[in-house]
Amino acid sequence: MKNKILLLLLSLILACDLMAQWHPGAKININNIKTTLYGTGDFMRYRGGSKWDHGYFVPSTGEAGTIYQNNLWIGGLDTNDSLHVAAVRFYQIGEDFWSGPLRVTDASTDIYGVMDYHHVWKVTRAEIEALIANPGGEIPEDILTWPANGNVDAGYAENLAPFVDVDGDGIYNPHNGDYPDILGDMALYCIYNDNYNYYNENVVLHGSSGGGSLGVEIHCMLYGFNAPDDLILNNTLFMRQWIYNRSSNDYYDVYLGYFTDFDIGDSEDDYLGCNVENGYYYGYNSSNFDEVYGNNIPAQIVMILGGPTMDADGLDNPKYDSEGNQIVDESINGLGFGDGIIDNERLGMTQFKYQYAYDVVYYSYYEMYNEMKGLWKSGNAMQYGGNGGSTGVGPECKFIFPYDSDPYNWGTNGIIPNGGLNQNGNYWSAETSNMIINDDHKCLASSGPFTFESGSVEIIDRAYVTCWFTNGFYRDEMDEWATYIKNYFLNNLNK
Ligand SMILES: [Ca+2]
Ligand SMILES: [Ca+2]
Ligand SMILES: [Ca+2]
Ligand SMILES: [Ca+2]
Repeated sequence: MKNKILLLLLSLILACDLMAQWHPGAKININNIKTTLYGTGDFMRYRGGSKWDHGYFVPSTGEAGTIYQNNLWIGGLDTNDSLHVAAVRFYQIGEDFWSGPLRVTDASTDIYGVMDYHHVWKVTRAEIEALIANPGGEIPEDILTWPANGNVDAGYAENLAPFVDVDGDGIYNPHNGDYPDILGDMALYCIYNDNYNYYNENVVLHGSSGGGSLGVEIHCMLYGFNAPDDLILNNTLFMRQWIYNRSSNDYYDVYLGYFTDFDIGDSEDDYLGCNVENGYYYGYNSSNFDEVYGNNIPAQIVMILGGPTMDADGLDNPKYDSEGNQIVDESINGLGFGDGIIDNERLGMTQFKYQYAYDVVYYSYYEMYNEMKGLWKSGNAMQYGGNGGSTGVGPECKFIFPYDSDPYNWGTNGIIPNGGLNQNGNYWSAETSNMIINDDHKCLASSGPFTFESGSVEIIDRAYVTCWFTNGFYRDEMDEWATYIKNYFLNNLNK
């Protein structure tokens, strides 16, 4: 009994310490970008230390950056119609995610599970090549401790982080030549979950969203290439996330949200927009001068290269109709449509909205879920034009500020927008709306809906492209960068 109380006390102290201290992090700095990935799969300024230590810095050598906060949301209904949401905007009010995997038996974990994975692993291609060239040489710490195999006896999955099994025995042993199976020339890796409560009944689950946990275990790899001769690749980072449903629930009407607070240098003069056809959203400066960047100001793109798998219907869903016309649906920016392979279709970006700057702190979980569905937090539909709400002209829409990127009017369900918009060069953007410039708006893109079955995994691929312009800001030039990265992904990195 005494031991049990001691253990409980120790756990509470550790848990409080965990809540109080900043998450573990590691820096990626392989090309023109330098940023810190935290153990809960996000990058953000101010998560401990000075803001100058942890921003998304482009160029990597300076103190000017483009992203303040970026992370992944998830929400869906169980078969009793209860809503489960794991989502963080900022960290003023609590946490929804903790380090470590979940047991495959009941999606639980404990303080030891959390502490054992309270780390972000950092591995380079050069380290791996050096080991291959010199077997028996000194093994770098993060390759030695690479979290490839979970503790099966304690109920966790056998296979966690990907590795190359050189000796073919199914077990990760770097002394036998096995090594991490990373993407890119440098990769950061972490494992986190949304269901840490085992020893701590008094710790409120999901202190950020207030939503019920899903029991998801997320593996995150942030990677980049050392490509000094390739301007675009050298200004890009990629992220792959594996989202495991370790719970016994099948979830439906599930959405993934990609929350981003862009700060293009000075945060008080930025705009937002999205590109429907190519599946990305972006932040850019509202003028040709920025207090931090001066006159040479990049735009920051976030691409949804491959989202969740669409629910199986036994078909290779087509992209074009029998006359060769683009079908107005998810095939516009999804993957695997009309490629001859049945049910490999993946959603791309299916919604994009901005969040009013003054909605800074509290979002309830159902407001977050509304936003992931492409609604305002109130549950009202977005309206095409104006501010997307009260000054919009309609009809209802799923993408705010698409400019000329939605020629098929997918965002308005095929209906031509009112007020002459999206016709004859009359495009909807932050510039043409009455969006207030000098408020620091946030934004949310999302992918859904889809069904997330118990025991299944979804793999999500994104790219962060920092686009430099010859002069000023041009969407055509930005789209060339995005298209280049999309093709690079499809040709080299697609799973
Ligand atoms: Ca092995
Ligand atoms: Ca700015
Ligand atoms: Ca297909
Ligand atoms: Ca299908």
